[in-house]
Amino acid sequence: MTIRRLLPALALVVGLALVVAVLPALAQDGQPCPTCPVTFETPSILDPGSKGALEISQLFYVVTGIAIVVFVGVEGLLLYSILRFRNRPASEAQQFHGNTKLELVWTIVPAIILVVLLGFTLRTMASVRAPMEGEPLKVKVIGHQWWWEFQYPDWGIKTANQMYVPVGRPIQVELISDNVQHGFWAPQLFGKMDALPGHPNKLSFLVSEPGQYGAQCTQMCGEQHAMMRFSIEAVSASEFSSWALAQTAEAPAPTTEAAIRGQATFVRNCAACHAVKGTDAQGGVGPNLTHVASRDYIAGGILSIEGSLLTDNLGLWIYHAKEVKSGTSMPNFSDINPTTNKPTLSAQEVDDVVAYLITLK
Ligand code: HEC
Ligand SMILES: [Cu+2]
Repeated sequence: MTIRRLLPALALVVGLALVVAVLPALAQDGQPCPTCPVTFETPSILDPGSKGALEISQLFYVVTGIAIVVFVGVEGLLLYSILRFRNRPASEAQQFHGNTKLELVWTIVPAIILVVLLGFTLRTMASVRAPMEGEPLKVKVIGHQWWWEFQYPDWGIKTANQMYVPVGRPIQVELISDNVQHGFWAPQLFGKMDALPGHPNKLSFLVSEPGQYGAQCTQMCGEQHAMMRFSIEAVSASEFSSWALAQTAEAPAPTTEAAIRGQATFVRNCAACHAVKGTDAQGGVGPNLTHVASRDYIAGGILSIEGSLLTDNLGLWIYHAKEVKSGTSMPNFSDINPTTNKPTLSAQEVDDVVAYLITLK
């Protein structure tokens, strides 16, 4: 064999070796970075956290199992024919046309397989949508560009990014969009559902395991579609009640001097778009900030504000929202105002606003 003929095989081996060597290095790339998007444990439909998702994953195994049997059967017959009827010694192939029995078999057998699959699928669809026992918790979910709003009408709560739900109680979601179409999907909890403008969709689920379930908009909805993430925080019934009680409270009046100045700056500059319960800020364009400091992350699940990141990343966002998330309708408050020739907010003013926001637990 000449070297030439070995070249493709050689290229394949070298390519594979590179992939094996380079991929893990890329995956482990670097230190945790404070301004990098928050990472969720990759949510898998094969790790279900609700009864409905469990049934969907079981359907996946049934479909995959049947597909494997078909694959092995067809490939087995093919291999058998290649070996058993190989043309050795070479002779003229026999020519013939049509075989009614064979054609009937390969029409009827796949048809039966498809009907069986349809049966399993219809059963799962009916069971996933069946009414659930118990008083449901109602949540209105609104898709915005590019963040998710969660309203709890029975509690008077409006929040964003993190949807708290109690384990073991049916959750009844009314899903809507205030702009383009978005897709609401927590792979471990329920199937995808579209959020459409002007046409509310309904979805129910019941979480069986407590935990944080990563989720993501799944409908291409504009520039920051990939940065339109959220999580479903499933907690015990009592933890849910204390969360909900804390969220219904009005924001406490600021006490430190910086926070008092910050609140005034906030009401002047941010109230057109943001609301803080108990103040004059009642805008509804951006997330409700009454308890913003109680969240783990902001801006559609991209900036962590946990622990020591709270102050830094709130400041970063207010200064450079459009650089962190280009296309957002939140202004950059470091932009130069052409009439005063100064930044819209001075560094001192941003510090004050942050001092105020961190009191909104
Ligand atoms: C023109 C409307 C507008 C103005 C004015 C505005 N914001 Fe925003 N803000 C938004 C929008 C929209 C978002 C959501 C962005 C996203 O997640 O894609 C947002 C997000 C935020 C968030 C993150 C909240 C969360 O839970 O994700 C904070 C904090 C915030 N704004 C603070 C401020 C402050 C402080 C001011 C005033 C100095 C301000 N905003 C002025 C529109 C505005
Ligand atoms: Cu979206």
